[in-house]
Amino acid sequence: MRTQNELLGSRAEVGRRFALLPLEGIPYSRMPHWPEARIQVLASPSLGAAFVQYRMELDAGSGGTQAHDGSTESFLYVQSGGVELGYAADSDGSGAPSTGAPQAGELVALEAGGFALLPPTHSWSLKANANTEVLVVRKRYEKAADVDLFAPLIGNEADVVGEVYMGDEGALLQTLIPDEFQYDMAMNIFTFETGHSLPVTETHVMEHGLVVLQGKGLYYLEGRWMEVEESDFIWMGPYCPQSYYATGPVATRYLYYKNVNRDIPVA
Ligand code: UGY
Ligand code: MN
Repeated sequence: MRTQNELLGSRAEVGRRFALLPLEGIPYSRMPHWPEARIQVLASPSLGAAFVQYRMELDAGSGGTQAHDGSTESFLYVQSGGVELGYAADSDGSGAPSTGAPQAGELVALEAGGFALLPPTHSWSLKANANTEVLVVRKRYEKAADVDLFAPLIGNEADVVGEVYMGDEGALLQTLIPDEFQYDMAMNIFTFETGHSLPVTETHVMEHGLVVLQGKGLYYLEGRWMEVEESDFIWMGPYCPQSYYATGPVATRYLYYKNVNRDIPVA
C-alpha cells in the first residue's frame, strides 16, 4: 500500500497475451468454502487463462475445504508457514460432485516448499499450523484415451533435484510433477543465478501462471522487457513470446504452471 505522500504509479500491465500483476494491486476476495482465508485471484478465465490460480493467506488455526467436482484437479504449494492437508476420494469412486470436508482419508503435514496435486475425484481440506501463504492452481483435467487418472501426489521442493537447463549450470529446473502422461500439467521451479537467462525467447502453445518466489530481473513479454520482482504474478497466454534475464543480486526463483502432455483440440 502507498502512503498518501507517495505516487500511485504501477508496473501492472494487461496485454493481449500476457498480464504482469504486482500483488499490491490485487484486492482480497472471500469464498464461502474458505471462510477464513484472504484470497487474491491471480489467473482466471476473465483474463483469458484456461486455468485459475489463487494466492491464499490463512491465519494459524484457520482453514477450509475444497469439494471435488469430478472434473477439476488442484495443485497446492505452501509458500510460507505450514498446513495440515486432508484429502479423500469420493465414496463411490464415481467422481460425481460432493459437498463438505473429506470424511475419512489421508492427513499430511506440508511445510514451506511442500506441494500436493489432487485429482478431480478427491476433496481436500487445509488447516494452517501457523500464518500461511498457499498458492493454488486449478485446472480442468484433460482425459486421454488409455491413460489412467493419476493418484494424489505429495512432495517437497527440497527433495526435487534441480536439473541443469539446456547446458547452463546457472539455470536449474526442478520438475515438481513428473513428466508422465498421467499428468496434464507441469509445475516447475526455475532458479537463475544473477546474470543468467533463458537461452532463447520461447513462443509456444502452452500457457503459464508464474509467481516470482525470490529475486528480480527482466521478463520479456510480447515484445518488451519489463522489470519483475519477488511476489509478482505473470500470466503468459498461448504464443506469448517470453524470456527471462536475472539481474540479482540474489538468484531468481520462480514457480510456474504449464499445461502439457495432451493433444490440442481442433477448434
Ligand atoms: O517450460 C517453459 O516453457 C519455460 N522455459 N518457460 C518460461 O520459463 N517462461
Ligand atoms: Mn515457457
